[in-house]
Amino acid sequence: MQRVFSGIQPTGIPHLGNYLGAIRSWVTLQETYDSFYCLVDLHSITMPWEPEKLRQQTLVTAACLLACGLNPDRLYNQSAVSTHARLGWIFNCVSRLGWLNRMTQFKDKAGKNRENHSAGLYVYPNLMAADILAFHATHVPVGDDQRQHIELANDIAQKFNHDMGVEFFPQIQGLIPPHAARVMNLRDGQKKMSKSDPSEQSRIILTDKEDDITLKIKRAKTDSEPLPGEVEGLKDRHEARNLITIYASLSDKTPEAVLQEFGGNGFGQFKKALTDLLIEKIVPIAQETERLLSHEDHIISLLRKGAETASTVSEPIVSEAERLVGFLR
Ligand code: AQP
Repeated sequence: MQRVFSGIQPTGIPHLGNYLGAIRSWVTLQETYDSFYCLVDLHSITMPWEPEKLRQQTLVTAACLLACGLNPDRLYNQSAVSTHARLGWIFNCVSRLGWLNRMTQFKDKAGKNRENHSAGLYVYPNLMAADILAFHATHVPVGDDQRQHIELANDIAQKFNHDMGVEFFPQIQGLIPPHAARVMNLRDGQKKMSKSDPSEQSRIILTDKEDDITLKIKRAKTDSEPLPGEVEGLKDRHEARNLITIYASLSDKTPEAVLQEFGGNGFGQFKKALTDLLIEKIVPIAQETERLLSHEDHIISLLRKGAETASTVSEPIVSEAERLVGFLR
């Protein structure tokens, strides 16, 4: 059976972008792939963090993922499994500075102030490659923003194999959803929806209640034109395109079909339908998350068990990588 690996940073409460770009397909893929899903807490300290907040966010993220239907036996937090950091260090020494310099996510996150960011943020993609390859995973369901990191992981795997004269690490394939692979910010359709955006109105989160969803969609930025009848009419209308994409993805329709239904009208009727659809899909997840969070100890014990399984599977792979590198055992 082929193996899937993917992760999410516990940097906040998972949002609609995380859900449509990644989590929803994780749930489906665990039926057909041997799957591991990880709360990548090592990654989440690459940006400034507060320890108590990190602990809370790790619990909430775990609860959201379980509420979405992830298998509790295969969910764990990254820092509890040492193979990630061990292989990550080896990959820091395999990956090239020139490769990392091309990573757009580092440029986006560091902005103009790159000298002041952590070295961890810079080598983030090396650790991400280690996360996946420590399991010999071949398929990685992620949003579109991770495409470049998957390519880098393949470059690292290839260079390791070449330098050690082996065929040890497999090539990996990103599984990127055809629609909503990049859900955009509700207040600015040119920015990706993100946990760390300062405006809570910019995202629908998986713990939102009916009233939150209603208000956020009411306030979501639009323009003054009616919705077009065809997808080409959405060109340069970033906010309108984003809302149509969200509706299409949540209702498993194509954007064309959605525009056939709503095209020619203003945003009022469409926003009402989008709000109803979001309430139908998100509120049950929020309710289950709240229920799970009233048993924190249970979540912690599930994560510990998941970490044991993840260690059992990744330890022989990473030990062999260490032996190939020449570490004395
Ligand atoms: N806006 C998005 N649209 C579609 N997919 C998205 N993903 C993230 N944002 C969107 C996908 O969700 C998975 C988990 O992402 P992550 O938490 O590891 O990191 P991120 O991509 O940096 O997400 P955020 O929300 O923007 O977090 P912060 O603000 O902390 O940086 C990934 O598969 C990602 O592609």
